[in-house]
Amino acid sequence: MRKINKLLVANRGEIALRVMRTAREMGIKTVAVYSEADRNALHVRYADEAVCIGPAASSESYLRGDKIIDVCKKLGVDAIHPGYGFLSENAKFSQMVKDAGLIFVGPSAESIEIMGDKLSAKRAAAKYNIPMVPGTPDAVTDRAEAKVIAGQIGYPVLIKASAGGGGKGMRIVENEVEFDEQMERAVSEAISAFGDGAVFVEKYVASPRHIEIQVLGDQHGNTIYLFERECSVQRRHQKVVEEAPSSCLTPEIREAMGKCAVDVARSCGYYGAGTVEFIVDDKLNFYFLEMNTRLQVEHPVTEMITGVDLVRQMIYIAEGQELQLKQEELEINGHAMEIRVYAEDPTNNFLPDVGNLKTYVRPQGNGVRVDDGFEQGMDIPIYYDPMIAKLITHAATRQESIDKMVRAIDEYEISGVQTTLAFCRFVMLHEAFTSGNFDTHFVKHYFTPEVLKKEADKDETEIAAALVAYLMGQAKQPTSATTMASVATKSKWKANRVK
Ligand code: MV4
Repeated sequence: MRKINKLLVANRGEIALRVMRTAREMGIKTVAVYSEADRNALHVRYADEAVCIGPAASSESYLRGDKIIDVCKKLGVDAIHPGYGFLSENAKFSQMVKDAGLIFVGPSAESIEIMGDKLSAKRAAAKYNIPMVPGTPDAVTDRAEAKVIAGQIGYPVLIKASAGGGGKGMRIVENEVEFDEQMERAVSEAISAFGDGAVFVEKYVASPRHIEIQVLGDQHGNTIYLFERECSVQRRHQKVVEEAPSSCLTPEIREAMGKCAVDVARSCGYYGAGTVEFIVDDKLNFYFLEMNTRLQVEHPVTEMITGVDLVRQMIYIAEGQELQLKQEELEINGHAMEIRVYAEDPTNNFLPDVGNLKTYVRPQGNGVRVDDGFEQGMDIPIYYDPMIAKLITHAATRQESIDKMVRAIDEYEISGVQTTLAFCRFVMLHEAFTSGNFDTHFVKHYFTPEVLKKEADKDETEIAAALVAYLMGQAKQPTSATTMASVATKSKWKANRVK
C-alpha cells in the first residue's frame, strides 16, 4: 500500500479537469502539465501546481513522457494519471513511470502490451474460451492458406491489422476474387501505418452493435464488471452517442457478457479500469473484439447508472487497495445518455471548425452533467481533438434520458464555432434510435447534411415569425438588443415580459 498525496494528470481538456476534481475530493494535491497553446486552459488554472512542458505539438508536450517524469521528480509527485489518448496505453511509458519509482494510475506494462496487439489479445482470450469471430487464429503468413480459411468461414470477411484497433487497419473483402488484392493492400497499409505488417482474417459480422463492458480489477485478483455501454452510433469509428445500459441486452446476456469481460481481464492479469469491446449480431450472439486498457471517453454513463466514481476507484487500485465494491451489490439505476459535442460542421462533412467560443452557456438542471474544458471567450486550439464537451443526461428510463438530452441540447448556447449539437439532436429524435432498432451503420443509413439544413431553414422561419410577432406586439415600446437577441436565437429565456 502506498498513499497518493500528489497526482500529476498527464492530459488536457475535459478529462484532465474531471480527474483533478475527483483527486481534490480525495484530498490529493494536483499537478497540471500543459503546452504553450494551453497556457490559459481550465485544467491549468484548476490544478494546485502547473508546469509548461513544451510547444503546442503533442509530440513536443503531452507525448513527452521524459519531460512529464522530470516534472514529477521536481515537484515530489507520487503518481501519474494518463487520462485517455496520449500516453494512456503506452506500455513503455507505464514501465518508465514504475522504473522512476512513481505510481502509474493504470494497468501494468505487460497488460497494456498483451491487449495492445490484437492477435496477442485473441491468443490470451482463447485460453479462457472467450467467444470470438471465426477466423485465422494467428497472423497470416501463408496467404494461400488464409484464402482457404476465408472460403471456409464464408465471405464477406475482414482483414485486420494486428497492430491496428479502433477501426484503423481494417478492410472488408466481399468475395474470393478480391482476396489477393485486398490482402496485398492490407499488409502494406499495416506496415506504413503501424510498422507491423501482421494481419489476420475474420468473418465480417455485417450489421453489428458495438457494446462494451466496463471492468475494474485490483492488484489482489478481484475483478468486477460494471455493466455495458452501447456505442453503436459512430461516425467513421468515432463514437458520437453512448448510453448505458444497452436497449437490446437481456439480463441473461448482460451477465454472460460481464463474466466474459472479467475473464478477458483475468487473461492478461489486468488491474485498473478497463473496457472489453464486443460486437453483437442481430441474434444477440456476442464476440470479443479487443480490450482498451484505459479509462474511456464515455465512462460517465457507467458512473451515472452505477453511482461509482471510476477515477476514485482507479486511484484506490493504484494505491494497492482491495476493491470494496462487490459484484452482487452493483445494480443499474436508470438510464444514462452521452453525446460528444465537437467543434465540427456536420453540414460540411464534419470538418473541424475551431475558433473562439463567443457564446458558451452550459445547460443545467436535474440529471444533466457537462464534462468540458472551456469557458466563454476561450479559443479552441487547432492542435488537439476538437471535442468541446461531453453532455450526459441521467433519468429513470431511456426515453426520459433522451427527452432530457434534447432539452439540454436546446439550452446549450454556443456561438463562434459550428458544433455537432444539431446532429446529435437529429439522432436523439430519429425513430430508429428512439425505438432502439439501430446498429453501427446508423449514421451511414440515416444521416445526410440535408436533414440538418432542412431543420435550420425551419428554425429560421420560426425565428422570423417570432420576431415579427414580437415587433408587432411591442411596436409602442423600445426593444433592447438583448431582448431582440433572445427572441432571435430562441434562447431558453423568453424576452423580458415585464410590461
Ligand atoms: C468487426 C466488425 C464486424 N465483424 N469485426 C471496429 C473497430 C474495432 N473496434 C473493431 N470493429 C469492428 N470489427 C468483425 N469481424 C465491426 C466492427 C465495427 C465497425 C465496423 C465498421 C463500421 C463501424 C464499426 C463500428 C464498430 C465496430
